Amino acid sequence: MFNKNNLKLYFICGTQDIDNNSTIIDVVTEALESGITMFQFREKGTGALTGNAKEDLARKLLALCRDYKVPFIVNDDVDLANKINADGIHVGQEDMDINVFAEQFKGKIIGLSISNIAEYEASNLSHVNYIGVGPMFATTSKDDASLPVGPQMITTLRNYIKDFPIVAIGGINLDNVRDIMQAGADGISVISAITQSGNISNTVSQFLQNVE
Ligand code: TZP
Ligand code: MG
Repeated sequence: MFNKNNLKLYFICGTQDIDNNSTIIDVVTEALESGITMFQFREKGTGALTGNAKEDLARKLLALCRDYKVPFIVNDDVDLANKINADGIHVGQEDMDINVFAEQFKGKIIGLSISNIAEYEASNLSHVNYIGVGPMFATTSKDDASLPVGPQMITTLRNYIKDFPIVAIGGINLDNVRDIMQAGADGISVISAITQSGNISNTVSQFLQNVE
């Protein structure tokens, strides 16, 4: 089910990332139509939906992703991911011990955020399918983002981790995507480069040309 090609252009968003003049359904539909390779529902921060509203939206987005055969990943919320039968879950260092839910999550995609070598060394990757490394550059999409680590961190981790799937995150745009790929990433994950794009189809095509 998971293949590292899924990491090439990994789009992440939640309602908090969408401007008032658009809807998350429209943005995700256009991104899927344009060729994103994986999607993460990250409903988080000021104004984020909770409870039934969050679950209803997740189910709609999951159905959309299924139409396009694109894996649907839930950020952090293991209960929601299980309840709606998502394709996977992405967790941060602080979120949860992966071994606790890996059992109930068999056959699903598990992603883990790693920012530095110390976190890598402290992480058990036996149940993990890919790691998200960042923030590469400064970002305004995550309130509690740590300091940028730069593309060099990909190269450094690559030496430890060999061909384990790595996706880069944080401040990635069309001007710096080449540097990220040259550093050894299998792909990029972006929020604002797509949600803030005036032409999502064009932006996605240009990203895709740079991650091959
Ligand atoms: N984790 C590290 S940086 C980040 C997350 C969720 C935000 C990435 O958003 P953007 O807009 O692509 O910088
Ligand atoms: Mg987290």
